[in-house]
Amino acid sequence: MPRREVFAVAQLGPIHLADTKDAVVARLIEMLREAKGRGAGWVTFPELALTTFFPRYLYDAPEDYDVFFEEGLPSPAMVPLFEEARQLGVGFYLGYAEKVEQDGRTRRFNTSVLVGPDGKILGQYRKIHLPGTKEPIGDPEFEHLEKRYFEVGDLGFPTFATPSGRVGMCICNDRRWPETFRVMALQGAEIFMLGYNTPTRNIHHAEPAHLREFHHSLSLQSAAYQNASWVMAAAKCGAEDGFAMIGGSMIVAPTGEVVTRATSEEDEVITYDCDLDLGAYLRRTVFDFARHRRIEHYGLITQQTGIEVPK
Ligand code: ING
Repeated sequence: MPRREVFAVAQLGPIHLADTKDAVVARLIEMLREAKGRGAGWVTFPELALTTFFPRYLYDAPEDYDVFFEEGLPSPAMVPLFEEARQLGVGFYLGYAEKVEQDGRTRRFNTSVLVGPDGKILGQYRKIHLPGTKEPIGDPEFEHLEKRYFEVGDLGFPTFATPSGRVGMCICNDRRWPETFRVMALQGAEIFMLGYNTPTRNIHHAEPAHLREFHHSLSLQSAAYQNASWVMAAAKCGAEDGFAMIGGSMIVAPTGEVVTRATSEEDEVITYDCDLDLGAYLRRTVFDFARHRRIEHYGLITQQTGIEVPK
């Protein structure tokens, strides 16, 4: 009996600086209800889903940027969403800016939380691959200051047992690094959930805009196929106070095929009835890790960070 389940990805359109968290949570709840109405058991929301993508702005003092962060899980702003999901019996992934007192000091992470269909918090992931810079590059059009506002995640790449299968989480730039998915696939993850905020232009090298979408799709389709897993990816997109970000939310099958994709840059729910055993034949053959991987030859991947040309 194949394991079939409907998964949803809830893409968010722009969140402007003037938008309140309550107004955004109301949008998330509306999409949660739509997903439930379409039979979904899980919903993936975007990265930093409660606020505008504030790392595009330069702030100096924590009192200026802490307004974007959440304290407590669920935080006060999140409570209505957690309540609604529990009542509907829908699990979800939610990205948010986390502020926490840990190890005797205040720490800030770009975080996602996984909540089961019963409303229980299964766990968190804290973004490891932080793009951009810590100091401004001096061009407001192109600032990307995640290294300024967030610490590197300290939870590794955990995976979580759920009634639907083992789930792994990551966030945005993580999807560009194959190590992200392989480390989770080696733990048995077969469903990856991730959110992203990908500026159409503001990154530190000029390239044709179509490449932004291409690299996004390429990263996700490769990850899905090379790890024989389903990938659920949710954008926050459109022009936030004039700063454009790509859409392209999608669900990718273990074969690497995009089975459904958002067509707008607004709030949009996409769903697909996933055969969770579709990747099984790949794990028994092409990507039977135990049979085919040769870790005795992979040492450089964890022993070396940058490029070192042999003498
Ligand atoms: N955003 C972008 C991302 O990785 C980026 C940053 C864009 C990096 C384009 C490289 C190229 O999709 C976040 N939030 O990581």
